[in-house]
Amino acid sequence: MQTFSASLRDAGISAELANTLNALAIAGKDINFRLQQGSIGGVLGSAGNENVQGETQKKLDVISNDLLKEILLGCGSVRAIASEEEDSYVAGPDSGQYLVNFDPLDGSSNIDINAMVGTIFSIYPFNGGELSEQSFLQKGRDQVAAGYILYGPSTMLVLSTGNGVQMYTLDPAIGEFVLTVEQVSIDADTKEFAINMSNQRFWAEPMQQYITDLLQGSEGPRGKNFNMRWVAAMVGDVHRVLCRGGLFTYPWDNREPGKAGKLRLMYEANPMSLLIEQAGGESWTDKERILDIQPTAIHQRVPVILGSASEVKNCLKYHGIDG
Ligand code: AFP
Repeated sequence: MQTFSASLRDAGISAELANTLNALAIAGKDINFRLQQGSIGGVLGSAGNENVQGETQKKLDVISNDLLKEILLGCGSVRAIASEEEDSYVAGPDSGQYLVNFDPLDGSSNIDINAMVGTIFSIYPFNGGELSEQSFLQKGRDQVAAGYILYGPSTMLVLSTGNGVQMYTLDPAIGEFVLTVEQVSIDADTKEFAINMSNQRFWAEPMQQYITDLLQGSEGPRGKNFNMRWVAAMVGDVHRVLCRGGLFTYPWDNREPGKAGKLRLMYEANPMSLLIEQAGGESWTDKERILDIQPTAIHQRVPVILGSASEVKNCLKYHGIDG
């Protein structure tokens, strides 16, 4: 089976981008090792601080963030990074050609119950000039690569460099990711959806109506029964959608009306949208295609509706969008 670095070479990925992707794979293997140690490594539990988003950091959020930062900024190809766990971007060497955004450990509330978590990453070109937050504010469609490392029963690296989506599995015998799925394709239709139902009373009317119709199953307007899943780690939910289709949404809700949504555009929505679109799916807010959004801040939040193309379109119709 082909190793990750060999498959990047065969795909004609530039040396600088391959170097950045290999750095992410190395960091992922290190994070994986620490997660597998669990309680033995003394890395579970809270770090006792809050991040810039006001969320309590887990020890492993901090460890994963520091590992990624150190490895990426030391690899020579990265001009700067922005992380969900950092207040602002962090600069690397002037020679670096890429900007890397990441969520070091998505779904970190799952750590303490030994459930799925992941590292999400998104790579943009550094377009020159003076480095500032503005350098990061590029549309999702300008990503040169995006993906995630999923720490589940097996550890997987899922990647798009704009030429479909490939899945790699960590082979513990050789300590390398090997290519296990050459081209991911999401079915247009589905009978599965993912949403945190406990927020139902806070959603806007169109989402209320859409989910109500799904729940009526074969007796309702959709004429078929739907099943529901919720991993509480977007990385796990998106992985399921890439593997067997489905609709995933974290909609706007009125718990904090000033916030546009819960999920972060730069660290979660954009990279996942590139993967979903590259696998034939759709990814939208309740108004626009996510990859077309002009970001205004690195920690910006957005509502997300993504997955099987026909089902996303069904949901968007309730929001007055006929795609
Ligand atoms: P954490 O990484 O802070 O645990 O948040 C994960 C996440 O941003 C996303 O991965 C999940 O889909 C979503 O939050 C789960 O949110 P709820 O806890 O509100 O269901």
